[in-house]
Amino acid sequence: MNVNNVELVISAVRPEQYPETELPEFALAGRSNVGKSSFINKMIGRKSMARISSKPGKTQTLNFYKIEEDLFFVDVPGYGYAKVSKSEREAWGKMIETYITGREQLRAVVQIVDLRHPPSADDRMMYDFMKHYGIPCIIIATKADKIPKGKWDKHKKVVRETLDMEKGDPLIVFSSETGLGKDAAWQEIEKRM
Ligand SMILES: Nc1nc2c(ncn2[C@@H]2O[C@H](COP(=O)(O)OP(=O)(O)OP(=O)(O)O)[C@@H](O)[C@H]2O)c(=O)[nH]1
Ligand SMILES: [Mg+2]
Repeated sequence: MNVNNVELVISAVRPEQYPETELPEFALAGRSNVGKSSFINKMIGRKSMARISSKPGKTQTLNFYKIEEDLFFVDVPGYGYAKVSKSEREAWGKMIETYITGREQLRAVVQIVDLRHPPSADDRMMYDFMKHYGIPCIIIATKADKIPKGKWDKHKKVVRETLDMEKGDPLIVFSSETGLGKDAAWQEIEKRM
């Protein structure tokens, strides 16, 4: 997909604030600092549309990015960040659950994991949560630029096995640094639009 126009339509925390539209939506999910915002930026060809940070916990709201007049990417705060309080974590859980289980035009969750490491317990919980609600998943294993190419297949297998992924779910090796996997990721998204 060739992207020229991107607009941050709203940063929402409650359903009343979600944009009133019927365009298909794709929400990002993943541990804090794994590279969700960087993924969006690479996909749309902008360096800093979605704000990124080397400090975890950068994204705090549901950020609805409209891509052309075709779809939305919804950037979501990451999970598993140790430095948030219990009440903040609960608020996060509610916000995500409300969105994921109630948003009719959500076509798939793009779950980002780190190709370098086995998925965490939180990653598994997120994946199981989506399976429980029957939400289609596209798994992106990012930061591939940080390990040698010869190891990608082995690490991919670990991701697939640790998440106990369903056979039909795609797993794409990705890098926001090099753009590896960008075309494959767009293909999976466009298929579901
Ligand atoms: N080398 C490399 N670094 C990456 C890649 N993707 C993200 N990063 C870096 O990882 C850090 C976190 O990236 P973000 O995109 O802000 O992560 P996030 O998942 O949106 O984080 P939160 O908003 O805190 O949940 C930044 O320093 C990025 O530059 C990648 O593919 N390769
Ligand atoms: Mg972010």
